[in-house]
Amino acid sequence: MPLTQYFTGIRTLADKTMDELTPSASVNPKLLHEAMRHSLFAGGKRFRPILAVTACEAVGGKREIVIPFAVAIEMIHTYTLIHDDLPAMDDDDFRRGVPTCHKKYGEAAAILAGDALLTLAFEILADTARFPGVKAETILRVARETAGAVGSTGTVGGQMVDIEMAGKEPDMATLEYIHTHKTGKLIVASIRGGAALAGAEEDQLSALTEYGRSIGLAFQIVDDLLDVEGSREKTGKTPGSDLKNKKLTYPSIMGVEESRKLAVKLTDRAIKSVEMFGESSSRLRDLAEYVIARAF
Ligand code: GRG
Repeated sequence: MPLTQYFTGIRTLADKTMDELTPSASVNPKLLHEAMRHSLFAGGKRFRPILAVTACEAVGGKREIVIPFAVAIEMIHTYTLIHDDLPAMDDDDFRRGVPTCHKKYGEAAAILAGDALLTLAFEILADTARFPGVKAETILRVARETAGAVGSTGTVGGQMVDIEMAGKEPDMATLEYIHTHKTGKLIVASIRGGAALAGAEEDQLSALTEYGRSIGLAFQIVDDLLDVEGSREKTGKTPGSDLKNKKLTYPSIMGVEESRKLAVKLTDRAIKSVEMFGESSSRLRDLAEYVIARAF
């Protein structure tokens, strides 16, 4: 099956479940639910749900098992985007090709839409009935790992350091911290959670963690490159935002060509780390290649 068809299959399934699990815009408070839906269904790539499903299938699981988890992850990701776009953070007007949540619904509704998406994600994860056949202790472990990945020592921590470092002297170690936390932790959690819910062994989880760390960093480098070179059509947001906000990025420290080389190296490392899965790693390999293809 071609990769695009594979992606569409997962997106369709995830979007259908996301629609069912998100309160309708006719439910009170209507504005809040409309704002949540505006950002959720604005056309994201659904990269993290795709990662969760691919990891699940790489260890022999059925994709239906992980769809509620994949949806919860996408809700968490969407909350980070809504909050990141706020005037107090990146102050962006466009996201996913449409006006940002605060531009359309105002700042208060956007903050609350982000809060509500984060909370809803954990409500879904804590509902063991949504994961038939999976042990409660596995679900609990996945919920705990996901919370750890997005809290103050994960995504939120990465965002904090990113904000603190804006306009300061470039420094590679800090840049790596920002990227591995701001973007990488949720990507790793998506992959580990997808595999764990499918019953992965510890050595499989370790290999997938290495894979996730490498593609997570490659993904962020590509995002940096697209901010320099991309167009609104390609990225769905206004390019040049990092420069405007004096953000530390790979191209700003090592230049465009070296950044590209590093992304390729990380992709190779990701592919090597899942060789133990044999043929069932082919989609993981495709995904790693898809990540860097966006930067070329
Ligand atoms: C905790 C407020 C808060 C923020 C967390 C994730 C994040 C920090 C900010 C997002 C800003 C950003 C552009 C990060 C770079 C990498 C990234 C997460 C890009 C957006 O993800 P995609 O490309 O987007 O998967 P779509 O819209 O396709 O889901």
